[in-house]
Amino acid sequence: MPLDRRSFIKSVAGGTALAHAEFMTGGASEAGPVFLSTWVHGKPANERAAEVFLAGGSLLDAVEKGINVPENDPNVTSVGYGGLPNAEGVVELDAAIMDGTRHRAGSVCNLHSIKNPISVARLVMERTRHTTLAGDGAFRFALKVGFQPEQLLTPESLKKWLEWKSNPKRISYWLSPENHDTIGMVATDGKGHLVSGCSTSGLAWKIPGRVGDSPLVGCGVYADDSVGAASATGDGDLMTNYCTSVSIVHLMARGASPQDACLDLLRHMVKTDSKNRSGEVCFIAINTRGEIGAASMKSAYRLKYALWRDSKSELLDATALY
Ligand code: SD4
Repeated sequence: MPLDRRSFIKSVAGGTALAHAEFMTGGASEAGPVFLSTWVHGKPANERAAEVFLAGGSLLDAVEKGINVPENDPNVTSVGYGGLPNAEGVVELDAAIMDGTRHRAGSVCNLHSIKNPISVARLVMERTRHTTLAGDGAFRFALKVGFQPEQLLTPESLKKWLEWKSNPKRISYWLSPENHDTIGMVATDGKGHLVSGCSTSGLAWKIPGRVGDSPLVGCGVYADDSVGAASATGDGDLMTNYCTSVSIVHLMARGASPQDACLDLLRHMVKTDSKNRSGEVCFIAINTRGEIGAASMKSAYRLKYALWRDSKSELLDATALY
């Protein structure tokens, strides 16, 4: 049953007041690991994550290494190397990872010249007491912990930027139609441990310094081993205002299935502003039992999601609300 507006507000806006007991959604499964990712490139990412996990890596290792796959792929134009740049032709990357056991995240935003922001985000979590590093500070941190600076523009992404720049009717500061491919991944080890990760070059041609939802804890990622994990893809400028991932996890904490939690948040977004019906908004979610959810606001921007479970790797279409 979808929540009405009042109970939604009680469950999400009042989330900080929720008693710990209310976060217990009913125990872990022993069903084995599950990897759930956004978009077509989520499939090779899940497959790599599963490979790392089955070879003895931790769930964090698996999510990080899985997300490295689209980050390293020059043909994925909104993640890592080959991601489309900002309005000034600079590739600025955002990423975050969250460990549901420690309730601890690491993130980077506006990171330039480093191709694997998810790995830098993980080291922010592991090696510092901070949660988020931005811009040049994030870059200098990456160098200190051993990353090499690289040119992230490919001949193809440079060509696209030059074309955009020379078009007098160019769209400014908005998603270009081909740039909808952020990677979000949520995963469980099958024993109740959850991780959420997200990595993106954000909106093509964005205003330099713009930070999307992906690296913000509670927006692009959220994971809590007593409930579930979520991630988001689409228009980050819109979704940030709804703290999407934490909102979904809090809805699950109140008893919603991952699928209903995704749909309830989409409905809530429309209730607060009917224009959100045309928003480019997609969510993925998983609970401690390995049950999953995937939903898009509209069929014109329907999420294709990748699921790895029981050694089966597949691509599926998410439910669209409109
Ligand atoms: C952003 N949410 O930077 C990202 C972009 C994205 O699918 O996910 N596109 O706003």
